[in-house]
Amino acid sequence: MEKMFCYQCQENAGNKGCQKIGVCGKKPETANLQDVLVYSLKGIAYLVNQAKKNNMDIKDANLFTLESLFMTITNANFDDDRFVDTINESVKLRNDIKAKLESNNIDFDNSLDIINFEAGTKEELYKKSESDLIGVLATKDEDKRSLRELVTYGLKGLAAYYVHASNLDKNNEEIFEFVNRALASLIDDSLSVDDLVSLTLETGKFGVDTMALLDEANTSKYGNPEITKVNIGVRNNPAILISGHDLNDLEMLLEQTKGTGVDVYTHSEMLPAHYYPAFKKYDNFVGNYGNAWWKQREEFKTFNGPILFTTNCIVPPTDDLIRQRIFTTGSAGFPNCKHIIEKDGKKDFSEIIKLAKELDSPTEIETGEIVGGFAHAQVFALADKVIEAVKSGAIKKFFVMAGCDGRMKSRDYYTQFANELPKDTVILTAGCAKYRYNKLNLGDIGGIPRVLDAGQCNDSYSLAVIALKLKEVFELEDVNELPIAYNIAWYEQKAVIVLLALLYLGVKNIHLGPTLPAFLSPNVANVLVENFGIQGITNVEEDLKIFLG
Ligand code: SF4
Ligand code: SF3
Repeated sequence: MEKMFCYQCQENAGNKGCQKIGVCGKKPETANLQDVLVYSLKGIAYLVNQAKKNNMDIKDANLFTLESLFMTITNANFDDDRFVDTINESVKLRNDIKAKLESNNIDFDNSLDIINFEAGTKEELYKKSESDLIGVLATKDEDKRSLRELVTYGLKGLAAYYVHASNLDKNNEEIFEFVNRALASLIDDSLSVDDLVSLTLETGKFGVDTMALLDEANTSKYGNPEITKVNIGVRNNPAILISGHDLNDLEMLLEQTKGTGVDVYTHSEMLPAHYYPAFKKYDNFVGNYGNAWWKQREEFKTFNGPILFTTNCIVPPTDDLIRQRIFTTGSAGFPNCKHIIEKDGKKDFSEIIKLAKELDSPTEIETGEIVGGFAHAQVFALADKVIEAVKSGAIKKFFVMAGCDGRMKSRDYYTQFANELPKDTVILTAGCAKYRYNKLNLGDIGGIPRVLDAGQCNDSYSLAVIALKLKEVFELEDVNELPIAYNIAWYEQKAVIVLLALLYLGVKNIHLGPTLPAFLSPNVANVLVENFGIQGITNVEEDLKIFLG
């Protein structure tokens, strides 16, 4: 298979789209199967929505839809067999739903391919993916395509956060209903560009709701994140490295490793797990190993032990020995890496623990500590100090530098930007973008660290809650009157939902880098510039002048 088209992430080829193979390593076959899956999910949503319009609730596919969308996020799953199974499951679910609609005399257009195509083998589905009806380029109008993809990527990000919340038994029917309505809208040719702009903002609203749901799920189960020093060195025990974003998986791993003599370290986006009170009771939960996702090839080499991916970002392993140490679970997957499935709400990690015991302990690559845990409750606990520092002028401005990290050289910008910010400024961060500056020792302002890490990318919600609280405390009309500037780094689709959420909350003048999304057509980009003041980045010197006025 030679053709593909994907431009969903920041590193897409030439900021035009990956057309031969993904810069991320995704093969055309995998990209095309992902397109078939998303196509099938839209078909299901169309049916569910038709039922809804006739006052009939069909819930059969709700969680399946979100879990499937999650699988198509950048760097989550590279396993064609899993996509084939999931597409075939979607066809079965779809046919069941169709039968229900028919038996209730509910009207739908049964001539549509999107609800009629058949399940198949890998080869048959590869063939199916060549249809002009499937994939990004199926929408010919450039602006509608841009908005449809913007909403799709927002929904993928939302799906990821939803699934984490759902894994902790928090669910919300309104979010399901919106996802079905939004997916069905994406195949409705009667919708205008203006309708799609409204849908984009509504996606942001449900992004806020989903992040709030996940925040509630995490904090009600594991407590509120608190200021924590995280060790970045190692101990001399066999160990497992856990990556991704799923705290439920982490809890199961800690439960199963306690007392076994096997240590657990976090990698990349799992670092903020150390900030939760509930995980502090595990004395084998040692620290964080390494940096952001894209450094994993070299860091996995020296880690020596097994690695468990609970979500993205996987970098395709080139070394067979390292591949044998990689396990996946949940939405994550990679061909020939063992995938651990859930049975009755439990996952059995004994094979990973056994392997850890046979392998060397991690080789030290760093020593020391990093500080984090500044989610909303912790910042509110420090509110008096923060407000006083703002009033006295000790803190002149906050810079939200949340988002993702990535391998592009141009991201050195963020290290330089953090380094050159005046000493009376504070960085608010979340997501793996922090690795560009969280080890720089930028000091503190009267005891308040100059880098306040709220947590994972989904904890960007915390930063919004903090901003809204400050607006209230300072009795301001508009959140944009606060001394907060936004210089956000994006990479994959969770950053898209975070962005849409911020726009929905009325945040203006966000700078987005290192490049603006390739999926924004010139007209759609203009709408974002004119209505929200979205801007790109240039160089540190020029941007600092703009930000500091
Ligand atoms: Fe390219 Fe990004 Fe799509 Fe991978 S996810 S194929 S790098 S656009
Ligand atoms: Fe990072 Fe993938 Fe986005 Fe969760 S791990 S922020 S890039």
